[in-house]
Amino acid sequence: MPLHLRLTSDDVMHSFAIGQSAIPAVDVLPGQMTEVTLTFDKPGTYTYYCTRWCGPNHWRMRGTIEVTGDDFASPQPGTPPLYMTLNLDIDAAHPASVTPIGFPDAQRGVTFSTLLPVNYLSLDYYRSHSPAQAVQELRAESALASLSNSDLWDLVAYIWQSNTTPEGLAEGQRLFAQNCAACHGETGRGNGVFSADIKALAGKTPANFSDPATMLGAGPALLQGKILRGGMGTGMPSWGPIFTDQQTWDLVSYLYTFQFRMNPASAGK
Ligand code: HEC
Ligand SMILES: [Cu+2]
Repeated sequence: MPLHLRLTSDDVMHSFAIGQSAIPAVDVLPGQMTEVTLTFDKPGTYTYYCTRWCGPNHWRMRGTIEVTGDDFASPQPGTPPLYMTLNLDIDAAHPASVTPIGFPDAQRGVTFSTLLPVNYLSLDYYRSHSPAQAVQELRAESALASLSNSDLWDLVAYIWQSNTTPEGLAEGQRLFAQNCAACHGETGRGNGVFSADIKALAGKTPANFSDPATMLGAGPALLQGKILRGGMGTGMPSWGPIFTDQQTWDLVSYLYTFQFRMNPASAGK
């Protein structure tokens, strides 16, 4: 049964998008009526949200649509997010125990990749380790004893690059520009156009993804957990109902480009 909606705005331009769906976002203009017809092929609770940066409370513009009915098979229970399975406390501080001197480069890491024991390249390894943990484990490998610390960091960047794809990095970049840059800044420094408003509203500055001292202490599962759940009163929105699982991993991969030089064309290799 299609759902027909008529939307308008009484102030500025907004938009109307549905999380975890392929339905395209539509702009909602002041003083004009926008009509959309929605059909859902699965039951569930869908979150609608605004994708136009209309003001500091923009991300609060959300609501839910409940889809039920006899036409649908009963919903499958979802798997819990990885940070829960790993028992990570995502609210704990995560300082990096070691940081590189320069900016690690995945392409340089390729040079040493033949020495790398293969278990380090698995998706499980990547998702459950911070870069700082990984570099310390690499340091303990006898096969890598001849490498300098800077070589090892390049290898870590290579592991991180191997666990994404060109499409994943492009999607992460697109989602970041649309949903995150207004707070975290285009360059990930936590200095987006709304960062001062968020500080005033919630008392916290958006995280600086270009700071190795914190970012390299955070593994993909932890970052994904923060994205899914949000920052509980810090002003960091919850994105769990908005993005698909793959989209949250793509965002995580993209966040590491503020720490590592990765070549999108070589990603996944
Ligand atoms: C409304 C502003 C705002 C938006 C939009 C926003 N964030 Fe945040 N984000 C924050 C704030 C504030 C913090 C810091 C919370 C804290 O200090 O605990 C944060 C923290 C984070 C963290 C935790 C970093 C760490 O080191 O623990 C991650 C990851 C993150 N944001 C990712 C994202 C992504 C990805 C998006 C877009 C999909 C996004 N954020 C959109 C405000 C925002
Ligand atoms: Cu908005």
